[in-house]
Amino acid sequence: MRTKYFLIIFLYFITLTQWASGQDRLDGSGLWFTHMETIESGPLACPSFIYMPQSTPTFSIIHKELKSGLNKLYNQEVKDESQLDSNGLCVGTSSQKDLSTYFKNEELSVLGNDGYIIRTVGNNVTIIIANTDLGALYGTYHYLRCLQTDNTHKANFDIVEIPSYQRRILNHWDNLDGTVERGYAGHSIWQWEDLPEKISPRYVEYAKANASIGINGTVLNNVNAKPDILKLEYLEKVKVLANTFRPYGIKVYLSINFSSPSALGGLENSDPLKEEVQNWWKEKANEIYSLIPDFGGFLVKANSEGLPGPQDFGRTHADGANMLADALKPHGGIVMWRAFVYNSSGNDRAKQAYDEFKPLDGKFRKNVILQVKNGPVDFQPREPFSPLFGALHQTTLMPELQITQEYLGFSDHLVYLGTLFKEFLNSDTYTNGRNSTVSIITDGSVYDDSITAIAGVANIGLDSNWCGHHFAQANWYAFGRLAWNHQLSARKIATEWLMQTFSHDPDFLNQMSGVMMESREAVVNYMTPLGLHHLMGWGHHYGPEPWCEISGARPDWLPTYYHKADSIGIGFNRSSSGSNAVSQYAEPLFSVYNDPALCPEELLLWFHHLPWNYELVNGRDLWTELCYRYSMGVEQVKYFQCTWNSLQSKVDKNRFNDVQNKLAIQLKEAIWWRDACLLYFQTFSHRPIPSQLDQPKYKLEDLKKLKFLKTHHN
Ligand code: BDP
Repeated sequence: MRTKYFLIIFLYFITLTQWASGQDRLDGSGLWFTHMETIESGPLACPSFIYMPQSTPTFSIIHKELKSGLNKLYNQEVKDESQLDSNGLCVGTSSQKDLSTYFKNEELSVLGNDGYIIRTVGNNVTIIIANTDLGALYGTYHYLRCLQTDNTHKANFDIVEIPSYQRRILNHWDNLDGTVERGYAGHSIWQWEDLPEKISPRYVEYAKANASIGINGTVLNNVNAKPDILKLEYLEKVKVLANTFRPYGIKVYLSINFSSPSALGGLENSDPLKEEVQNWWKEKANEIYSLIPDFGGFLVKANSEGLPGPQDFGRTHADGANMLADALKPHGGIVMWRAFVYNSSGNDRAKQAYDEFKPLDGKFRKNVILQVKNGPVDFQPREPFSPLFGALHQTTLMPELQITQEYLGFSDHLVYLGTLFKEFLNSDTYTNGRNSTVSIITDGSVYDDSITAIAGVANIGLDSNWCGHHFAQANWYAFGRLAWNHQLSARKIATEWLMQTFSHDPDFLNQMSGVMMESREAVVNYMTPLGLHHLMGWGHHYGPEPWCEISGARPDWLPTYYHKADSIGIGFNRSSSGSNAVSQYAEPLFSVYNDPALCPEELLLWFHHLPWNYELVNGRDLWTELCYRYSMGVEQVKYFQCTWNSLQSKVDKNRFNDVQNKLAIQLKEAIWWRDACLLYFQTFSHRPIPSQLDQPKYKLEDLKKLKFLKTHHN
């Protein structure tokens, strides 16, 4: 009998503990809401009440977030008040006279739709004000973030924030069958089979997470789109998602297949200059907007990697994009037309998008925006910026970044992308003289663009921690924060994220922000140093296969096309004596990239084929430097591992173990990359690996036999 009671109590206890840990969400499901604590030295006291005169679905969210946020941060139940009074927190829009009276008209009008002011006025009253309830929502999340991460505000707030880009969009490469192209965090979060009836709680958590960092759009489906997404059956599912996301300010967009009129509508073909095709799209747009009045628009991958497009009918990309733009225009929708196009013509792949789109500059409708990947090839660990950013002066452009780590170790490697995103956004295109960085070329400051936007290919899936690796959440977070404010530093974002996700411990923050800041350079070192690129395995893109040959495969899908290693040297000659891709960059970049003596070392083999004994600035020859860089990458991962291990007492057990296990994989694979690349390139250089460096652990013939065994990638 006694044993029975003991067992019941024991089971009850176990359940309670599990429940408690579930509440704490130390499995990573809590994202950057996991660690809620006010900054230690922060003199900011908890407001004694909240005054929120307006009520809309978005204001209900604001209210809920403030109540629960302040409660967690200060362990206090903050009451509501029906008027503005001392020591309170007030949130409202500029139409609320008792709040707006504290602000000048000019400062409110420049806020636009999404901007906000957080200011402490007389009597210790803090006001969060915006022109729209969504602006107030962004202000609220920022207010809570400041309480947790930023003690520069002392006792008073005075913050004005206006986002860098109007549209801050996630691109999901999710298929309708639940798989995710290049997704490494489990299946798609969209439960198409259960929709529209069943709404997963994850949809709301997703919307909240995005809104908290300012993301305001989502393309739900893969750019390699199936026509089915435009069937009424699916549009009804999309409508439910749009309704769920709306109060959080997240607009829904869809990727479309250019052949939809023939595939779905039974038309003879999908030629964009045919009236019946144009009408089909107009009717489809009308149908979509009757279900989703604030639908964002279409994302289009056309005539790229085998997908249909206007060129199938002898038309241009502009013809195709403009036809869709005309269908969406009456409803306020936009077309995001991807510039990721290349063919097997033999022309250097890095040049092709520019060659295709430069002649079309100025030919697109105002509601078309060209979506351009950060680099000219394809999301490699390091690429120069795409020359299109400096070349189109009459076409609106938006950057496409990849948050999912297709070429950077999937969700197994700790690689913080804040530094990669910043390097790209800060790249000077010199298109208008100095200081024409990609960020200001695309945010509307240089050109008077009516639409400004930025997209990130999502790394989100059904895994309990959302992104497969706890630290991969930081990349989603960094994308959102930079889309909101491209001037933020990568380190600030990393520290903010660490504080809200893990701990406020100064030693932890210092050490781990250091690891994060170095992590992208480490992956460049152990995968593709000195401007090398595209050395990974065929199809899956995981692991090194610089030797990869597939009979009948397109040469520009194989590593040998990119590294061009031979008995003389290594690298792709894109200088004026080679493919002349350098000519697509404005001066002085043209001259700098064209000359190996001036070209930044990190891009050397991107632009030049150089002899193995080519001497670098530090006096080493190219081969020796390659050996050093690859070895350095491995050493950096060892250092990440030691650092993480030394912080064990500062991290919860679950997440500590998870990250520790991933770092073990990362180290093994960094060695794999180093050995595979050096041993293979050595067959051309015929030079020794310097004796002071670790010698390869594996043999080339064994590495060549390795098969890709991972099963969790789809
Ligand atoms: C490449 C991916 C491929 C995508 C393509 C794209 O390997 O899966 O479909 O980009 O962006 O990086 O369209």
